[in-house]
Amino acid sequence: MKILVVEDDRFYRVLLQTALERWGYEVVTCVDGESSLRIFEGVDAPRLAILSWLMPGMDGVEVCKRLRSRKGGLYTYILLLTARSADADVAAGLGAEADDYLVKPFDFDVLRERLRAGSRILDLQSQLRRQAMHDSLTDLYNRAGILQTLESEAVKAEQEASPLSLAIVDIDHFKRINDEFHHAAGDAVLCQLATRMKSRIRDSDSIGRNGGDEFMIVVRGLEALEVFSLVDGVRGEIERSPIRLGDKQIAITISAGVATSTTGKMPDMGLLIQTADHALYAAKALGRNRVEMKLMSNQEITAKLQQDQVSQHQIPFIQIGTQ
Ligand code: GH3
Ligand code: MG
Repeated sequence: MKILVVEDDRFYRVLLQTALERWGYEVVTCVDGESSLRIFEGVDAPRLAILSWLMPGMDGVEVCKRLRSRKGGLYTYILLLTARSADADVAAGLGAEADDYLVKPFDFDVLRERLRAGSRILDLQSQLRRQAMHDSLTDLYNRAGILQTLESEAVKAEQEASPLSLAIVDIDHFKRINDEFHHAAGDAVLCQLATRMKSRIRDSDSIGRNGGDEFMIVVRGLEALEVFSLVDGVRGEIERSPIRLGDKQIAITISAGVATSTTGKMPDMGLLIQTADHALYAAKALGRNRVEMKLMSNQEITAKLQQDQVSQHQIPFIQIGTQ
């Protein structure tokens, strides 16, 4: 596990780094509060930190307060290290939402065990976070997980000025499969379909189960027609190879609606989802086992919605479909 040591005193910094590396931690160090905040904001930031309280400039308690006031992101476990041992100081340190507190000079065995307790809490938090974001049946993202991924992919798409697509996929006549083969077989179909769809998309794409027999696929950085081929490739593969359950073969087909925001600007998430949903509705209405796509220029759509108050259905789009 990666750990950040924020300590202006060279003696303690070297002492801590040596001990932590001996205990198997990957150690990052810095000497003041300001630079620690930059490290916490960075990619793959440490989630465990030892912060010295007294430092020139921004002190450890202030770093702690600023970290806790951040919205979102992963939790950072903070152990404050200080020469202050009065009860009022302990209360102030913990009041700034540090997780733990150790007074210098400290015993190394105590520090090691305190950090192990911190690591256990972080592991538990990761497990809970994973459970909250994943569907227990298919092990794909659940609705909350895929929507959060959609938001973060939209931010990246804007930074890269690249297109962002959302496909909503729904099994055709799935109720019949439940009726004919029973609910447990229906569950197995959902699981196998999830695995097969995941294996057909790129590693950088994301897939989640939206609920029931509906899935969402998020694709960043591909042009609209490439996304269309990707999703239609998934559809074709599912159509060609029936799901195998023991000695039974269950033929299924899927329909998909794809919305692509081609502008490279942060798309309106609600609009992207609604557009993909309309495309799915069109795919079902046009006979199922097909993909329908709607290209949207977000700026145009937003401007039109604001100025003319037109309904979603009146927005012009290019429509592509398969059969
Ligand atoms: P359509 O082609 O219009 O999509 O027809 P459909 O029968 O698939 O209709 P719809 O998508 O509305 O129905 C989804 C069905 O999926 C309803 C419900 O019985 C079933 N379902 C939802 N969740 C589960 C699940 O977790 N397991 C199983 N086995 N079935 C589920
Ligand atoms: Mg369905």
